[in-house]
Amino acid sequence: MNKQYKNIVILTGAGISAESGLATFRSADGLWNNHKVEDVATIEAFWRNPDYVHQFYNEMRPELFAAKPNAAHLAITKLQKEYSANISVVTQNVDTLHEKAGNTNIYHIHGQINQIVCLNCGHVFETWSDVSSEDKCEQCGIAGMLKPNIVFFGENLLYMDQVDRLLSSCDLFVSVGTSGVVYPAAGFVQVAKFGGAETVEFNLETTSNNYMFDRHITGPAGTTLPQFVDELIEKS
Ligand code: BV8
Repeated sequence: MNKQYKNIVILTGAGISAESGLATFRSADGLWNNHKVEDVATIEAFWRNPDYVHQFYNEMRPELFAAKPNAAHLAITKLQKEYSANISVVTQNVDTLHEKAGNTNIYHIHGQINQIVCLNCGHVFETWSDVSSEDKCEQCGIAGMLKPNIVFFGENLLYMDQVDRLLSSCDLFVSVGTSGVVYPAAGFVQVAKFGGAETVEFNLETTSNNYMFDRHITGPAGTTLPQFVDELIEKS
């Protein structure tokens, strides 16, 4: 870790938002525990019962609206401001804590809770309010075609062209707070490694793809990531 990196990719998962009080997906109290994934986060579930899926995200929206970024999100802002390199944030999270912390170059590959997409005309708009199958699209006026702009299982990820380019050209790949279970995001470390990057994983535990990482920094990201960032800045 004692070289000057030029292109850094930071992949984040639900674990980076845990210390902001937001539930993760696969821990004991995780989100999926109260709902079967196939009942909520799949495109089939959405078409089967759109208002059940809308209700799940309507319930989630106010909590994510009120959530505050924690020291891990703020450490990324500090790195982007004080370390001269291209630093991109590729997040699986649908919350907006990276934005609230002042991070830039953010790619929400699984979408965002405060965005709605019209499946009729493709228009995407922002809202923190409830959405239902009766609502009309503000662009084409059609009702019943609005969906949270969130990537469900079986749907393609967003920004993948840009992310592929970032992964193959980065020299440092940092993964923070993800269990490494959901693909293709769980395979990003492999792409980065094959492109010659050093790979570092921040987590409370060892994860399913931990063998791909050169370094594991165990502990809460709100503590470990700021320390890592200070170390990088000091040595730059
Ligand atoms: C796709 C939206 C092409 C909803 C989500 C290849 C192999 C196997 C399976 C597949 C494959 N390719 C595709 C698949 C199928 C599927 C998949 O991966 N299934 C898995 C379950 C096996 N993937 C897809 O369908 C993807 N699409 O590939 O498109 C395609 C097209 C057509 C047909 C087929 C394929 C779409 C994936 C996106 C799904 N949408 N979310 C929502 O967010 O509400 S996924 C969901 O999981 C969230 O986005 C979440 O971000 C993501 C990953 O979870 P994590 O963020 O890692 O959260 P988790 O709770 O699991 O872990 C938290 C971690 O943090 C833990 O390790 C914990 O220890 C740690 N932690 C906790 N506290 C802290 C901490 N760490 C540090 N500090 C702390 N304080």
